[in-house]
Amino acid sequence: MKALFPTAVLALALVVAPAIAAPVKIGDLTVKDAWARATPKGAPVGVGYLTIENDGATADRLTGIVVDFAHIEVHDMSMKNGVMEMREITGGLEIPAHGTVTLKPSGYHLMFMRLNHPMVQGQPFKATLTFQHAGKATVDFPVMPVGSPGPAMNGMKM
Ligand SMILES: [Cu+2]
Repeated sequence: MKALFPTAVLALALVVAPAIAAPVKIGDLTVKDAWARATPKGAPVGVGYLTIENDGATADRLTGIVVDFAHIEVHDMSMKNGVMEMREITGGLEIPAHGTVTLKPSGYHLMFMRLNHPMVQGQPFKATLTFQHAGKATVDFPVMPVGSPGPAMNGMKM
């Protein structure tokens, strides 16, 4: 029976690990569930995700997101002829009126390019988001383990 104990502890640790970032309100928008995935040493790119809700009657656009250790692009991911492809969203990511846009593995994501240093599990960082109408918001990103489920990097051009 004693052998069960370490398994129980491990399971608990896995449940507790994903810290959730507090929602950030800016105008009619709420930014929540932000997180990024830890990167292996030497990896040139990383990914992050978040959800944006728009309670307003007008659409807005996420036009930029900035951190001091990487260049960030918003990417979309889709299957094309059986191959995962990603492309940059240019002109800003639209947040529809009374709508929600969720960035998540296998879909829209934040691509952290040209990383100056790895993203490390348990070391959260702040990013500044710019919206066309709502303005700027600072959002905390917890960093999840390297193995967190996410988009396949196959076929990616860097
Ligand atoms: Cu990407």
